Amino acid sequence: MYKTWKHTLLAVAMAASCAVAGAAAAQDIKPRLIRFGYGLNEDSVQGRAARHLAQELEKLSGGKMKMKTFGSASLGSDEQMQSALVGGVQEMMVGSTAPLATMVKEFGVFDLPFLFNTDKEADAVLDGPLGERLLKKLEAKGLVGLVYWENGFRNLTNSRHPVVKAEDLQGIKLRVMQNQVALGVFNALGANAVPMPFSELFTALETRTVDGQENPVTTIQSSKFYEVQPYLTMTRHVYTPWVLLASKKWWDTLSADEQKLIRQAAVASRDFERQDSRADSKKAMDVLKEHGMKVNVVSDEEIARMRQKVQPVVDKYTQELGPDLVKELQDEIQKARG
Ligand code: KDG
Repeated sequence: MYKTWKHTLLAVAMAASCAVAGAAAAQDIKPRLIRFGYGLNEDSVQGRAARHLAQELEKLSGGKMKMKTFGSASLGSDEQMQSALVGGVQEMMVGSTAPLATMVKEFGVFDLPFLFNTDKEADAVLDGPLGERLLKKLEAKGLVGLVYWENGFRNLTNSRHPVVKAEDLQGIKLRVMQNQVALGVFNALGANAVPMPFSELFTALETRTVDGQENPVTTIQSSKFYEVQPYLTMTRHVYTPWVLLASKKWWDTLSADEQKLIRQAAVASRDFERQDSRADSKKAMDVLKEHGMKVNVVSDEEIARMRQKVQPVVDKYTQELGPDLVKELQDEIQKARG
C-alpha cells in the first residue's frame, strides 16, 4: 500500500516538474515583442521602412523577435516617443534629428541651411565618423542611435502666395521643427516661424493657424498637405535625417546576439528606406502637380541672397553648436563632394 502511495506521489511530482519545464521552455521561445513608433502615415517612406525593419528582424531572429509598428504618431509625437524610450515604456522609434537636438545639442548641425547638395554627400557624412559619434552621444541620454534614415531635402509650401524671392516670406506664419536653429533661420528669412510638433501640423495648416511649412516632397505628398497648401517652392534649404532609436533601458536587457540582430536589421532598413525615399521623391512631385499644387523653383541668385540673409544665424549657431564640429562637418561634406 505504502509503495503505491510513494509511486503515485513520485509520478505527480515528475508530472509537475515536466509541466514547469515545459512552461519554462515555452517561456524561452515566447517571441520578444517590440513596439516601434513613427510619425508619418502608414503609406509613407517611414511606414514602408518600418514594416521592412519588422520583417527583416523576424527573419533574422527566426521569429524570436516580433516588432509591431505604430504609425501616424499613434504612440505620440517624436518628442513624446523620445521620452517614452528614455523611460523604457516603449522599445523603438524613428524620428527627426531636430527634436533630438534638445537632448544632444550637436544634432542641431543638421538644421543649418544649405549644407548638403546631394543625398550621396549626406549618406557619406551620416554613415561616417561624425554621424556615428553623434549617435554615440545619445547613450548618455538613455537612447541608442542605430542608423540614419532619409527624411530628405526640405522645400516650402504655403497657402498665401508663391515664394519667388526671400521677401515673399515676409509675414508668412511658417511652422518649423522644434529647435532653435530652424526657428532662427526662418525668422532671419522674414517669416514668422512657429515651432510645432509634426503631429499637429495638418490641422494647423487646415485651420490657417499657420500659413505654411517646410518638408521633403515625400512627406508633403504622404501627409496630403496638397489638400491645404496650394503653393510649393523648391528650395532644398536643409537635408534632414531621421534617426532609428532604441530605448537604452530596454536595449541593455537584450543579449549580445539580440543586439547584433537588431543592428543588422537596422542597416538593411536604412538601405531600403533611402532607396524608397529617392524613388518616391520623383513620384511625389507628379502627385503634387496632379493635385493642383503650383510649383516654382527658386533661382540660384535668390538662393545666394537667402544664404546671405541667414548667415548671421549660421554664425551664431556655429558658435553654440561648436565651431570645430561645424568645420568637421563642412570638411566631411567637401570630402564626399570629391
Ligand atoms: O514624425 C514625423 C517626423 O519624424 C518628421 O516628419 C520630422 O520632418 C519632420 C518634421 O517636419 O517634423
